[in-house]
Amino acid sequence: FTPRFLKDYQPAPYQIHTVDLYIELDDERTLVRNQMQIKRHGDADENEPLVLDGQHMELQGLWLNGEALNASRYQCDEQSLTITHCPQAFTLTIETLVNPKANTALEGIYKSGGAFCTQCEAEGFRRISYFLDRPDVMAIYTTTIVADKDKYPYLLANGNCIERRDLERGRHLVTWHDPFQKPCYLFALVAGDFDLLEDRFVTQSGREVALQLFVDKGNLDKARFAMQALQDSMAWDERVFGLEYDLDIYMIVAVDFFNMGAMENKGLNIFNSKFVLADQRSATDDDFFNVQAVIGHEYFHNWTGNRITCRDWFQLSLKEGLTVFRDQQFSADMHQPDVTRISNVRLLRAQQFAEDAGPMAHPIRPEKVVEMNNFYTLTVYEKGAEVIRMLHTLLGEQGFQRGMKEYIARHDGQAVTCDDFIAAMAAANDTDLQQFSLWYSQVGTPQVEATSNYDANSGSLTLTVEQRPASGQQHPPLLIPIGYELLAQDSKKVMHKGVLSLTQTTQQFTFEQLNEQPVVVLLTGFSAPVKLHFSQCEDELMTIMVHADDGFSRWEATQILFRQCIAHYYQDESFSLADSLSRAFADILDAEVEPAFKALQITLPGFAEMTEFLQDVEPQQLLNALSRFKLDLLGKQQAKLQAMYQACDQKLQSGEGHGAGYRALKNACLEYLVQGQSFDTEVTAQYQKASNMTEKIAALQVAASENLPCFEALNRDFFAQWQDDSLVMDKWFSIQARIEDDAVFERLEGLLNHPKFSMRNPNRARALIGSFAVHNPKYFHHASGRGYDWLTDQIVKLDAINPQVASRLITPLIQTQGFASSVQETMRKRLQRLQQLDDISADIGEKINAALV
Ligand code: B3K
Ligand code: ZN
Repeated sequence: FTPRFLKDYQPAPYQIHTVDLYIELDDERTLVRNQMQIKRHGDADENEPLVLDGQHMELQGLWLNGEALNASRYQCDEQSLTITHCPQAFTLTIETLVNPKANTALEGIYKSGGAFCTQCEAEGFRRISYFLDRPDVMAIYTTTIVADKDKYPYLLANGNCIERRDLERGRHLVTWHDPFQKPCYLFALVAGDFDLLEDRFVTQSGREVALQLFVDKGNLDKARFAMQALQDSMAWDERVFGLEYDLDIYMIVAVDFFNMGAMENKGLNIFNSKFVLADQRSATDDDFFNVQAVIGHEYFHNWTGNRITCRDWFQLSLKEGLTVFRDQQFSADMHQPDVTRISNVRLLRAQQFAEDAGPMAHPIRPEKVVEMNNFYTLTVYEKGAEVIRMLHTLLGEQGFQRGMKEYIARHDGQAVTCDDFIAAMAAANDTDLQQFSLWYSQVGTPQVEATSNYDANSGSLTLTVEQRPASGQQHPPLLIPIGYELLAQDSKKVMHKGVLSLTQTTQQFTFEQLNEQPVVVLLTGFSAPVKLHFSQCEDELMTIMVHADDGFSRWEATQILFRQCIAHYYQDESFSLADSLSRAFADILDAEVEPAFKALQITLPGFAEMTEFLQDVEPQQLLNALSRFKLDLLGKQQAKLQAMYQACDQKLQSGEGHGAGYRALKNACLEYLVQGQSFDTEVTAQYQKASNMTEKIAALQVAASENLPCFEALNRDFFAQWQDDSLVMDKWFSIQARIEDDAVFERLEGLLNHPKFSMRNPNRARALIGSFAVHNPKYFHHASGRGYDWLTDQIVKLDAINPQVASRLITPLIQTQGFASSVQETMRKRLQRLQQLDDISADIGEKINAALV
């Protein structure tokens, strides 16, 4: 497994200017004829050979300027095709055969159900044709597709359709031309029979864009929400960023077999159907939220990713961090900003912090990569978005938008670096971002420690703030924006607020002329991706919880109280709930706040989040602490929780307000109420009455995790009703994997052999295997190691089919840090077993080697 390094970047010696593809589709023998106009780079040596990337293809023919190339002029191996003595400018034609049906890795051309589709990012185009498969090689593409007309009435590729005609033997031909130059990772092709939802969008300059959404037959009604989300995204990008769509047509195809969420191919997005299809009956409110966010994300890539792309894959965060930031802002505008922000932070803290502390920790701009697909990470995406957000905080919305304009003016049509982005931001704002750019190379979650000192005589408050790198890391001090508020003790009014720029290792900030000692709120809006240590007493936290302006900080104050309390439960088996905390919990329940916000406030930090805050965690002891805490809260506040549950139910029945908020709060209460075990009838009623998936699945979920007597019947009913709906079946499999009882391993075996299970379908594999490892910590971390064994067995099977998906699912096994050393040892034994296998993929190999150093 040979790594590549950022420091070794060299421009390509040749550029490919145009690509003419002629593709005759066939299940096992798809013919690809690729005609390219190629020029040698001005600086390159004329003896420099042309080395094209290529894998899993059969070379059929090779012509240079129309003449068949003599065998002495080229050389072909498993990874590449090398051509020597190339002229300065020439036309190269390559004919290859590929086998889409045998392609279970779902990279390159493959079949999803009856349709052909492609996935080229990061390095999948090399499975379609020999090519300079790197993002700084940008070309103009013309794509002709030939296939059987009955089976594949729709033949799609990037750009505009320029020709369409019938051929002999029931076949037809369609040609597409994309006028924008692009790297090959944005190439896409789809052939199939679909239902088509059509609409349009008129851009701010008055151009009409045809919008087409292709879904499996019978799913048209489930595509309407996605279409609306697309139109909202287009309008939002014009309104907020001034960015308009550039082609006359925008197509989205939903497929069931897909390695990730979706792909932003120019003019032809391909989506995991999970992020397109949604209706109230079959999708949850979270599903709806995610559909809108992913539709937005891929659309926003048209500018941040496609028009301006990455010079090399180490720069991935250039497009991903920025585009995630854009989709987060879009979601915040479409929903409640506080609630959206808190969800972003929860994801970051539960998962990205763990990655940053684990064996695969890397900067948002990685410096060393074995398998690029391993770097589509929470760090590059989510922490990358936090870095962009810090810039936004430092420059303000106007300054940030000035920087965006400059970035686009300088680099439209180019493949550039993160430094280019920072340079444009700095130039447009006439500021120096040298120190800020350290965020692109540091590893791990920085720690910030703050203390406050109030001098009553002078009425001055001094904050001493110190930063240090994550443990085991070293780097110069970062520029860390720290949002703050000062709250008056009595009136509870905000006296001051703003952002402190921490630039040194230790720094003091002084506020003068205060006439009372304020309550200090730090890191408002979660202004930086750091771990803050600032010890505050219960009273202060309770003041913040109610009175801070910033919603994130109000939520965070309750979370700090909860985390401290859970830590006590964890350390002391006889610990029980203090009255003050029980009262605080009652205050939260009584507060007049939006239901969606309240739902988040009463949701306890989970297992993953808590392992970040404790040391040498014994998993079973932590799970025990979490459940005792929940049970005690219920014991003290059962009446209030029950009343709240019923109040939400009534609101929902009367159709008052936004249903999603009340459903979230109702389900958050349910999580507590089922702990008492006497909630069987209510759970059954919730399940049976629900006309939406959010309430139905929550009822089934708690019945499963609490082993309620009603579970078996509800589970059977659910299966009978939804067995033909693939996305809902994923939910069903996920719930089966979370059942917490000693029969779990036998059950898992049964599920692997279930007629509805297939390792080849990534959503299904994730639903069963991923859910077990992430959402069933009790049995995944079973002291016997059986949970780790089971995951290991599945990884081995999956790696042979689809390395990319296998590599994602191994995450819980390599993140051993934070656990007690005996637990870590048990986990590492399984990794050693994997390391000893022959034939492990580079994807898995890279992670295991990192974990076992
Ligand atoms: N750019 C794609 C991700 C491709 C992942 C390749 N392993 C989706 C996205 O971020 O929008
Ligand atoms: Zn993206």
